[in-house]
Amino acid sequence: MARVLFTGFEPFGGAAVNPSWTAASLAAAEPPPGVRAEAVLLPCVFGDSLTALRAAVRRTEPDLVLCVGQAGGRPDVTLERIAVNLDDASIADNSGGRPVDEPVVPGGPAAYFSGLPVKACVAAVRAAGLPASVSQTAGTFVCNHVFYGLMHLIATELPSLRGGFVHIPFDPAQVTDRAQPSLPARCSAEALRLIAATALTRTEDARISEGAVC
Ligand code: PCA
Repeated sequence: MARVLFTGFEPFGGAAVNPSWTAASLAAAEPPPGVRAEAVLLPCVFGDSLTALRAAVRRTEPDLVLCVGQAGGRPDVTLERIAVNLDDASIADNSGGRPVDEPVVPGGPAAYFSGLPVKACVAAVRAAGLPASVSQTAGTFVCNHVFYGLMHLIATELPSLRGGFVHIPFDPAQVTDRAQPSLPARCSAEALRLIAATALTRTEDARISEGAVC
C-alpha cells in the first residue's frame, strides 16, 4: 500500500486558522483508494518547520510527501513548480523570525523543480471540476522554505521519495468581510487527494502549456 504524508501549516500572520491544515487532515482522513495517509502539522517558523518535516518523513517513511500551504488571494489550487534557495520574509514568522536574503541551505543549488508531475496534477484537479493551475513561484516565506528543504532532502538523502508543494486559497469563512477569492477547504482536500493519486500513478508530466508570459 502506498504511503502518503500530507503536511499543513499552523495559522500565521495573526490569522485564526490556516485551511492548509484543514485540507491536509481531511485528505489524510479519507485518502485515495489503496493509499495509507497521515497528516502532520508544521509550525510556521523558519528552521523549525523543516526540523518537523524531516522528523515526520523519518517516522512515517512515505512514498510521497505533499506539503500544503495557504496562498491567500490566489483563486485556485496551485501546484508549485520551483523552490528557490532563498529566505526573504516580508512578515515575521510565528517565532518572530524575519530572515532577509539568507539561503535555505547554505551552499545548496539555487533552485529545485517539484518532484510532482505538476501539469498532470493540474489536469486531474480540473477534470474533477475544481480550479487549479501551475505556479512559477512559492514566494520566499516559510512555504518556499519547506518546499526547498523537502526537495533538498530528496536530492541528497532520499532519492526514491517523491514530493512537492501545493498552495491553496483562503477558505470562504476567512473572507466573509473581504472581496477575496476563496475555495472551501473540503474542495481543496479533494484536490489534494486527486494530486496524490496522480503523483502516485505517473512520473511523466503532461505536455500542456502552463507557462506564464511574465
Ligand atoms: N502559507 C505561508 C506560510 C504558511 C502558509 O500556509 C507561505 O505561503 O509561505
